[in-house]
Amino acid sequence: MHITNKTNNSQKNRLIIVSNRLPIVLSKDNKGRWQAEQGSGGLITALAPVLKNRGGLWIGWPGTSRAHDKKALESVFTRAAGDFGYTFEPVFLPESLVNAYYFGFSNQVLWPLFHDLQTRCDFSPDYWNAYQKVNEIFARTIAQNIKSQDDHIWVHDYHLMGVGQALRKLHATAKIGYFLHIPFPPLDIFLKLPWRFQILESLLCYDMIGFQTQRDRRNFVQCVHAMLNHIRIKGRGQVLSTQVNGRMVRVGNFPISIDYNEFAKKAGTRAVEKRVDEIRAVFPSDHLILGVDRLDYSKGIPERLLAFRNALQRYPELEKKISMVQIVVPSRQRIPEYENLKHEIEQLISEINGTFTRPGWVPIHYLYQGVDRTELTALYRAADIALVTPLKDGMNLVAKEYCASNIHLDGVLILSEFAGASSQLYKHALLVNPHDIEGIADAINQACHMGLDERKKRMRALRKIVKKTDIYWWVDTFLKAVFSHDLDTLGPLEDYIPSQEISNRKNSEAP
Ligand code: ADQ
Repeated sequence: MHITNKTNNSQKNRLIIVSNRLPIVLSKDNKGRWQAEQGSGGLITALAPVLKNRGGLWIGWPGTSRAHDKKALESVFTRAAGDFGYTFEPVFLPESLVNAYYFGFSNQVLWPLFHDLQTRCDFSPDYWNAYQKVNEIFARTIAQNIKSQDDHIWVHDYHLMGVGQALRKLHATAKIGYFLHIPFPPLDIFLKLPWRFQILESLLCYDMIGFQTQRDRRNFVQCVHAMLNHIRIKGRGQVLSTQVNGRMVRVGNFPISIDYNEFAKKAGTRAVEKRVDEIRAVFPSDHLILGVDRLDYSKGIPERLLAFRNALQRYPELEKKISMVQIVVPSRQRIPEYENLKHEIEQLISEINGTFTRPGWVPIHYLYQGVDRTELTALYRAADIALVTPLKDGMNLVAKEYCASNIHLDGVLILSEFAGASSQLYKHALLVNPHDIEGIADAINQACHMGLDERKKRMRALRKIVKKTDIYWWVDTFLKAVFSHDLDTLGPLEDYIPSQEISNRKNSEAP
């Protein structure tokens, strides 16, 4: 039994999860009627039993703005509640607000800024106004659904930083936890935000502000101390605290994870085994390298392709011995920068293949599509090397999924030191600076030449960490940290979050 289930049997407070999107995939059947399926991410898998257990509720935007869909969808959500065992409360938003709040403020201000890419920001005041309005609409929906002040509310991610403050204005006294899935930027970058004070003050209205890593938490604490000098955040260990207007506010770091057992189990199934054989037959080269990303400039895809080209140039003996599969899942297509990035990636791949292809060998295979779980797990298992090189990433689940799927322990993880995952995996992955093209190329070459014993030793250690701190551990730890009075009950996270997150070690140093 997972810890999550154990804890929740003794704590029956109703749980309200709030996120930008509902965890439901809506589609229409051939008669044009809406139908709902539960989403498949690790977060949903981990939260569903907790929500069921506590008679919980999930609040979010359903993904459609069309007024005439509203009525039809209401009955779909009622049916889904019966099927899934917890309730859904859709927040309907007009399309103009979705554009300015989601594509505008969330993804053209907060997303680039918090990934240290301030030159990509569009600080349009209209976006900020829409963001505030939507956060207020969410808060009103939550307030209407709070049944008792013992309800526990957990708000997710950068789209909803202002919900806590809007709820306090509505006099909500229930405990509210907040988790930021993306990084929190350093002071110098955060200061560029025209609404920096409002965002910081909004965050301090939550009872707990959760970050992925110590680095994010440290950045936040530095911003608070520099900008709001009447507030001092103190403490040691995983959870710090401060007093804001007579309320205790906790600040912690909780590295999100995956359903490790599900990936490991899936990797051993016959269906995956069969696909692994087929994939290996298509790529007879000695080393198969895999990249799997959402289309996003933070993922460092062009830089990774340049590094692969550099490896082919500087290590000519890799010719015909190495193949790369790069899968990119379409994302945020309405934002022009994403369309430009797609063209940049496709042009680079075409140039590299044009230069290096030889009869019987194409260096890069590119898929611009989502792949299903069996295919994804088979690719993880078949790949000798995973290249996970985001310029900055809150955590990066691909790195953890690769380790969990690597049941034969023979894969090598090359990991960006700016992915949150490096805070846990830095000792056993080959750590790279994603801007250092030659450094990544060297790591590719090193991985190709790494002996089986070393690969196994590293992968065994990586899997142990991912297994121990899986998504169930994450949900349980976060909920305890927000809602329990006794923080001593938290596990020894220090083992897994070294304070020295950026390692100066050379990759050649054995773990
Ligand atoms: P993302 O930026 O979406 O998440 P990531 O953590 O890597 O990034 O998760 C991506 C997910 O999409 C993975 O589960 C992966 O398997 C899946 N995926 C990617 N490409 C796919 C494809 N082509 N086909 C099918 N599935 C694909 C944000 C933050 C991260 C943070 C997570 C969770 O940006 O830093 O780790 O939230 O908090």
